[in-house]
Amino acid sequence: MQVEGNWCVGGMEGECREMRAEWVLKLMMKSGKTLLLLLCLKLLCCAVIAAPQTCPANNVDNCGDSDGWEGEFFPGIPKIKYEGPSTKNPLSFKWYNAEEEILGKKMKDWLRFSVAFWHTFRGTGADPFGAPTKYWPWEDGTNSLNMAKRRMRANFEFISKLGVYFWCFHDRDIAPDGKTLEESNANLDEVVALAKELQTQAKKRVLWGTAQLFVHPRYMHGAATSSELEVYAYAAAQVKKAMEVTHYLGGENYVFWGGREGYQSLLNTDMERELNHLARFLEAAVAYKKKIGFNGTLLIEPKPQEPTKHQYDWDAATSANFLRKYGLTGEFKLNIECNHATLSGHSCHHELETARINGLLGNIDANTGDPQVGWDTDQFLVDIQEATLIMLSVVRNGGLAPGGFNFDAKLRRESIDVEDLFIAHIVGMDTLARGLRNAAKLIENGSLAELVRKRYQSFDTEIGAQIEAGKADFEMLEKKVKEWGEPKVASAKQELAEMILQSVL
Ligand code: XLS
Ligand code: NI
Ligand code: NI
Repeated sequence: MQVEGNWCVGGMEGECREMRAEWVLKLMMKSGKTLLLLLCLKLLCCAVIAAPQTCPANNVDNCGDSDGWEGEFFPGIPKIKYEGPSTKNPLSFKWYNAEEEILGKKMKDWLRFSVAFWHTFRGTGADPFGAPTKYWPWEDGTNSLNMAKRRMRANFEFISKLGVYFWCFHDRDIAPDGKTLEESNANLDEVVALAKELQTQAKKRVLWGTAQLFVHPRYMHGAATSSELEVYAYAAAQVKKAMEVTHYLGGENYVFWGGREGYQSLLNTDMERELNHLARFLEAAVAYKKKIGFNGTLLIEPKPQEPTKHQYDWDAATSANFLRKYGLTGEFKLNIECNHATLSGHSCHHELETARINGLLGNIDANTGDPQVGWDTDQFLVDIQEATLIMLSVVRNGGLAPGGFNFDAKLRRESIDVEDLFIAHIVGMDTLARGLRNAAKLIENGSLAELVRKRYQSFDTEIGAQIEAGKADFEMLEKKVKEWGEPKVASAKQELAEMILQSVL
């Protein structure tokens, strides 16, 4: 997810501005500033709260105080079906056929798609230069509890029509922040109770839940790595609750994305101390998970920069090293986000393979960046070649379960029709489905595996076996060199490998 505007996440501009203004106000009162300052701030606060209402004038009867909604949220949008590659119907799958078996498993079991609540139901299209562009008919411009519940109803109609089994959320996406932790928790409980009821009816599950530890100004220095002890404690309390509700909703995983766990300058940062705190925080999460009997996988989501200059979970290798150093490898896996991979200077495929060979591949945040843009643009993945490489890793991993593919992706600012929400997910699902079909073709055809096997065949020998078993010392190898003379070196055949890949796209 990209942090939109100066400090708010999509869909929360009004609420966040209000929260920031109030928080600043409280701080000023604490430090006993003058009445004049208070008055000025109050004025500023009122000016910024006056966010535009999103309930359209011709729909006012549906907005109001109730969490209910007349009729369907997505009228005219049918249940999305598989129609095959030749169809011209945008509201149908061309490649994703849930029940079809590929490489011995149903497509729906390889792919385990999930809708990200924060993008699909809280994304407004706002960016640092402009106001929201999306005015969904069910929104009334508030962040009330009733609005939260109405959105939850829309979520279940959406995932049901789309034919997706899972959804993912942050605590604060689904329920409004309160004035105190107790109030926030009570809000969350109320919305989660409805979510539980709706997901039981719709037979859906949570892929993962997480705590939003980066929007509120208290988290400006980080959460588990904040320089402030009280913030560390607040984050712990928030994660405790988020784990409880994820467990209650049958969540199969729980994610830690280090929203602001990182630094802006080493001049004022004790990096070693912050990393130790992060490890202690994660250990406490493991202990709490066990205490409440939550059996889901805990996932770390690497990201290199944004919002801090240097995020501690930079990439898969950095995160694996962190987990190893603190003895946490058995307790965590990684959630690889493709857009984060490219921001760290790697391909998504590289990150997936790094996670996989370390036994850490747990989940994929399925999105993509723009090759010409240097931030987390969170676009839906539409590149078939990239999807094929991704699926090769997933197949090698034997699938992702209990993880899956979470669409941590949003509509472009300029896409403003309700049907665009469906089209975006359909094309994202079709792209990965097509990637799976291509990966299966590559695997069944075997030429690529054969090319790789041949490339390393010099190690399929007695001396090779000794080297790989750690039984070849330098003296023995030196003797062999004297016997063999100058090594014979074969071609890497990269272009042939690319030709084989292209033949299945
Ligand atoms: C932000 C992350 C975020 C996590 C969940 O860039 O992708 O959305 O997936 O906190
Ligand atoms: Ni992201
Ligand atoms: Ni993500």
